[in-house]
Amino acid sequence: MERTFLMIKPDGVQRQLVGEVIKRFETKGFTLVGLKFMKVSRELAEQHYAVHKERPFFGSLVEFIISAPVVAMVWEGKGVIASARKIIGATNPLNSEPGTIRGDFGVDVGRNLIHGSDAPETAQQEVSLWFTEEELVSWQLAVTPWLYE
Ligand code: D4T
Repeated sequence: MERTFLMIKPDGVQRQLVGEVIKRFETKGFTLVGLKFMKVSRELAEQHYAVHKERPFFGSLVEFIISAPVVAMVWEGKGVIASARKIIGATNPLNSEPGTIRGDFGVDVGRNLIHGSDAPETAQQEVSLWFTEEELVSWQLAVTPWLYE
């Protein structure tokens, strides 16, 4: 089973969208295997966004991520990495389709509510950057036979 890393950013928490976001992944049929409500250290934010280090928005992005609490999560399921990206929507909320999280709730690219890993390699890296093995719970939804044939 695939796993992906999702983070409800400070704006998603402040906008009180935590329940709404979790509900979308639950009702899709994915399984929550890790969950933390936390203030992010500067070091972790810089490591997480290291790929954007040279971009002009890097500094403000890091400041934003450490400015208020986030919800870090790991979700599991068939095709969850690509599917979560679709559920989240395009990076700029003005280009995100209605029905996606960013399309329904966001306006500005610097306030796009939620992060989701973009590929299997980054998902693996991000899951182990944010969570220890002991913090992840392996379990099976009781409805699994009704979700998967
Ligand atoms: P994340 O990584 O947060 O899920 O976003 P995306 O994968 O959809 O988009 P990204 O990596 O290109 O951007 C990372 C992060 O930077 C913010 N950002 C981005 C910004 O503040 N200004 C910008 O011009 C861009 C392109 C938003 C997401």
